Amino acid sequence: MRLSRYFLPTLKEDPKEAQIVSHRLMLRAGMIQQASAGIYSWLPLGHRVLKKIEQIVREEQDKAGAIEILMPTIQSADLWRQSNRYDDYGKEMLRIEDRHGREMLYGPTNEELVTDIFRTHVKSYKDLPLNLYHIQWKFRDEVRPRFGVMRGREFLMKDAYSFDMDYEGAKIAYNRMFVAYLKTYARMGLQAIPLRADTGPIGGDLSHEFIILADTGESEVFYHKDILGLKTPEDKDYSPDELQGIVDEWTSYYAAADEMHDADNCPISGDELVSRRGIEVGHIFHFGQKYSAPFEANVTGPDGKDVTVSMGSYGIGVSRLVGGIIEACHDENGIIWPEAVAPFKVGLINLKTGDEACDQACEDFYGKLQSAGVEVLYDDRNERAGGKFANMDLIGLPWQVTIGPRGLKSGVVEFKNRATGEKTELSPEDALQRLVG
Ligand code: 5CA
Repeated sequence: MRLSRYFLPTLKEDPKEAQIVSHRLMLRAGMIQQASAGIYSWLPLGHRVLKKIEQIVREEQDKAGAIEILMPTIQSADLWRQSNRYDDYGKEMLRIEDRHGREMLYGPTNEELVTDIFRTHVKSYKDLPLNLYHIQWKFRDEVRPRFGVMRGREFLMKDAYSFDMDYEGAKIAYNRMFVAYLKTYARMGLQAIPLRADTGPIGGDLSHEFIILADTGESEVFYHKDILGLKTPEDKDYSPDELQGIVDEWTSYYAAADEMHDADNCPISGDELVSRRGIEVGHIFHFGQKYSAPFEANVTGPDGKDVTVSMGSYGIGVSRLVGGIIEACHDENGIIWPEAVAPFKVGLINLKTGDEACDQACEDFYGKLQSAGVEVLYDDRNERAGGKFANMDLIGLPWQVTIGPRGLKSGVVEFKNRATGEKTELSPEDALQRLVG
């Protein structure tokens, strides 16, 4: 992509409304624009990151055996009356009336709708286990939407729903998602800590939140320092026993959010206990028959008797993760994208647009990266070098290649690692090799 043809409305000044660094940087880097409180348009750079995160989430869900569907954002109130959540959800639910006076709502989550799909089609134990997920916008009329996409009113969530014959089956589904989540966050360059959590309005007796550490996190978390040293699960199909082993290993270390942490009865103390702030980027629940019972989501078991299925639900805050990653990965100059979610892998800077040798070398480099399938943003604008450097640092692409007249005379380009700031002079061929390999 040529910057001269792109739509990247960056801001020089810090926007006043932004209280935390991710919100400030997302606005400054031209990633989002507020449409109304807690509701955002995703501009090209932000949209690319959102899609990358979504794709990683999707791939890991698919690998874990979940099957993608797409349910609507608008749902009927009647379904929610069947689970008794229509009234329970209170003011957080955005209620809408259609032209025929029918009560509708903008879905804050999808337990009811997915259970309705399930009960319509699945009648036999032979069709289990089943895990259906979608990646869809949700709406929660938060009292205080804030921190940009971190606590929005409209936000993108991945939500998966598992159906099993009994608790043992549901526990395997739960563990499989637990392990998939650890892998998902690791692929984004994040280490997530699972915390035993309160289940809130979703309900159920077993639940974990996944949080990433960042100074601006909304909750205080307490954990055993060694939990950060645990290994990410491998990319393979684990047996139920192996899954349980991984979950047991992670949950054997103390980790709790402030509302669950009891300083007087905490099993660890001293320098083993670390306290930091965290951002909740996922939440998984096992809630048994809370929805399947009122919806009569039953299947016939091997003995011919009806069984009410045991369910769990598993959420990941896809749009929140965009902000969360920035909170975890930035410096005073801007964003530092982990490569897996970066909007482009390389930023190419032409130091002297209009200079024949520079233009030609840049075009050549740009063309080669493109044919090798490397995502590159080429700053071909006729702007001051200082402004171009600051802009590239702000938008945080992992690698910067600068081509200028002086370097070209000695046959080199400047190759910079955004994360470490390390700069090397390389021949264009060597620079290409590093980026393509
Ligand atoms: N039905 C369950 C699991 S699918 C559920 O809704 N869980 S949740 O309420 O915990 O939401 C799942 C994830 O969505 C959270 O962990 C969080 O990362 C994200 N999320 C929740 N509310 C917001 C919000 N207002 N803005 C941005 N992300 C949010």
